[in-house]
Amino acid sequence: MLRLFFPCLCLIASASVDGSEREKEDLPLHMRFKIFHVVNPTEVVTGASKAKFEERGPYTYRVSRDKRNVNNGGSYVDFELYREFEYVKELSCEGCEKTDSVRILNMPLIGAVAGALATLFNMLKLVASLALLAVASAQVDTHFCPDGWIVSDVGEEIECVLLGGLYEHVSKPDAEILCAAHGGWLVDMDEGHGGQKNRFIKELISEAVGQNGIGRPGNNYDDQWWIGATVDGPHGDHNWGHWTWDHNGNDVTWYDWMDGEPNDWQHEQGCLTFLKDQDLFGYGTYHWNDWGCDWTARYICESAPIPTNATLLRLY
Ligand SMILES: [Ca+2]
Repeated sequence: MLRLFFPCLCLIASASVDGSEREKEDLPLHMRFKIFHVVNPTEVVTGASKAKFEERGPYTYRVSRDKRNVNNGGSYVDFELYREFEYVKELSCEGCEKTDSVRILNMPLIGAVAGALATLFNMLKLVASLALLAVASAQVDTHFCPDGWIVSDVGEEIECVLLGGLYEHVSKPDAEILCAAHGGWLVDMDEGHGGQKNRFIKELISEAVGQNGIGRPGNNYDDQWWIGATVDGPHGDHNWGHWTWDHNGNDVTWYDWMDGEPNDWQHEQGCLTFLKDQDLFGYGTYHWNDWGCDWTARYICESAPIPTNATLLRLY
């Protein structure tokens, strides 16, 4: 009997990846493999018959990710991303073990073996050990943002953020055009790390604005920044209404309203901004305000980073 071990890439070719839980940061990511086991290897190798398959699985592995050596260089972030795979017996097929052996097709090898060795072996068993799936890969990813953009590294999401100028007060349609001209869209918080990103953006604009004029406490409606979300239909401070993120159309599921907002003043406030509530000295904090889409505010764009990655795949 000839026992051959295949690199795990052979198995990945017939694997399905279940990433449905990925958006929720604290939930585990699982990879689920179904493998087509060849039940008539002898006939296949000798060319007597086509392969007949039997589905085995799913074999489920929990994937844990660990970012190490994070280096934020201002216009780039690089880090080593380690992924480890742990077999989850309770989520795998009944009675299945990670040490199970299956026979799988490796077409180039089978062709070579059949041609060269068919006369020497009347039976060839190809064994790929699932234990080989216990691999860890290391990726070194570097994400660049164009000049003038700021790297947002929240959760597992790397994005680029661009603040419009402090003197650029534009309508929301104009803000959308400006962001599109920069290759982006109006900022949103729809990535599953909304609270973290919301805080990050508020820190950015607080830093950019600094102190407003002295002697004007309360909501400063001249100090607002567009957010890429829109409400559909009536709303108010008791019924906030149905808000969606503009870029992907998903529902807004959490809010950071300023006290007394959303008030839909004059029944024409269908868009969303950050609004500053400031003290007597012009310092303060930002929260959300519903605001007229044709009225003016500053703008914040976001875009995907430009990936330049070197991927190392280590097999243990
Ligand atoms: Ca309002």
